[in-house]
Amino acid sequence: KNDLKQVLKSKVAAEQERIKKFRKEHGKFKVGEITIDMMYGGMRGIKGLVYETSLLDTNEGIRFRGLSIPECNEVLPKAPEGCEPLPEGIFWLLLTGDCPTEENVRWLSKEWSKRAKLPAHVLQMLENLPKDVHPMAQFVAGIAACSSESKFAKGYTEGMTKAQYWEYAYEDVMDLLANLPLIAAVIYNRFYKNEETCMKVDTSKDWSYNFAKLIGFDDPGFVEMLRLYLTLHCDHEGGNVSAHAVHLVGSALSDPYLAFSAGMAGLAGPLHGLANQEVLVWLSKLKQKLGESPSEDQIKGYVEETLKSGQVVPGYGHAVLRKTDPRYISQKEFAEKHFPDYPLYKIVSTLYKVAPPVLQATGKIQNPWPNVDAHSGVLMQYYGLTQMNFYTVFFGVSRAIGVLSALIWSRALGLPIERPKSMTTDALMELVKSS
Ligand code: NMX
Ligand code: MLT
Repeated sequence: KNDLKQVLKSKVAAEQERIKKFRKEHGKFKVGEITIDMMYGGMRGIKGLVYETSLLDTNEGIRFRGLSIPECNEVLPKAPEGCEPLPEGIFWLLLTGDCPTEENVRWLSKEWSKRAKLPAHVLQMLENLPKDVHPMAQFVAGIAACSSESKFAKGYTEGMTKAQYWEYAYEDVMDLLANLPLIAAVIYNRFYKNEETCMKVDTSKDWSYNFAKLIGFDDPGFVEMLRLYLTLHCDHEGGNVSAHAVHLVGSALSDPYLAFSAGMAGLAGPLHGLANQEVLVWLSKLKQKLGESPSEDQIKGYVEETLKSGQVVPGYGHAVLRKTDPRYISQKEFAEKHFPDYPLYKIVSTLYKVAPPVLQATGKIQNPWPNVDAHSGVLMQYYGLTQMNFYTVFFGVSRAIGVLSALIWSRALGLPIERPKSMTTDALMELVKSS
């Protein structure tokens, strides 16, 4: 009952049948309308994708298989010595729809540690990259290079049937999740410490513990923070840039390594995952200018200056959310519990008070509230992980959990190649004229 693939097997046939029946009965049901503004406006509000693992509510935030973040924090298994949820648990939940038992997550920790073996050529390639290549670009390259190991690609070449796609995808996803901390650690140790990575993982420990250890952190506080971090960033329904990119590229039957590296290239953008780096760069400049303990008015002035100079305030705003991101709240609660007097946390908390009214006053920003990236760097800084251009790599390791669970389901449900229709402005004008 711990073998995840067997658990999944029992679910796939039932789900295929449920969707087949649903489509037969309601396939012609109209879900919404598309306006010209939506087409020019980043497809905001167009319901055009099926993505099973999580769903975002504008006001309430994300639900993972129906569970809110506080509910997940409550019910997901913890490490024997910890009280934060284990990311293994959220993977089990997203993939199967069931809340895992302690035994399930221990099985998963062991399974990932057994599969952790980075191919020699990937290590060599990462070692040969110039040091000024951004960690996210290195991450993308490292993941794509692992494609040489793809069981999915090999299976396709050898003629696997469509019904077998998801099983081969599952194998690649499990190998990739096992190896992501290794890829990240090789980049970190080389980039910041000029050190080779000791690739040994402890098969009796969890994924986050091993990841922390690989980059030289064994403070139990850091490990607990990492467990929470890797759980919180895992998934945000299907339309965000990283999830959508993985879904799109995977739909061409590119293997999971290639599909995931495409998603990570998207996560590396400053309006998406790189915002966690941008927040810290911006906070560092704030501290340089105003000192460690600036006043509310000074912080408000800094936000106004940022807007006046035509820059975005990183960590604020969202394409879908219209309230404070519950992932922000969860990190705030962690900070409040462990380091309420940390000066950087205090600055971030003051920002939460003064920035929204300033953003709101512009009249154009749809959501003046903080998102997940407004807080994550503070947690890292407190525990001494100060290298801010590595922060998006942590986000990426976590995001793998959700987007790769969804990728397995896309293959299990036999979803076709994604190919929406595009139009030129002339063709659109013609359409309006002839209507
Ligand atoms: N600071 C300044 N201007 C902003 C901000 C902000 N934080 N958020 C939105 N705007 C502007 C936006 O640039 C646009 O301006 P213009 O019409 O001149 O082009 C206008 O407000 C309307 O944008 P919205 O419809 O509110 O936002 P949209 O859905 O287009 O974009 C984000 C969403 C998240 C890209 C945007 O809010 C942003 O750039 N935020 C800062 C970067 C950030 O924190 N990104 C991380 C998102 C979470 N993640 O991890 O992916
Ligand atoms: C995410 O976690 O992917 C971001 O909040 C962006 C989004 O949902 O659009």
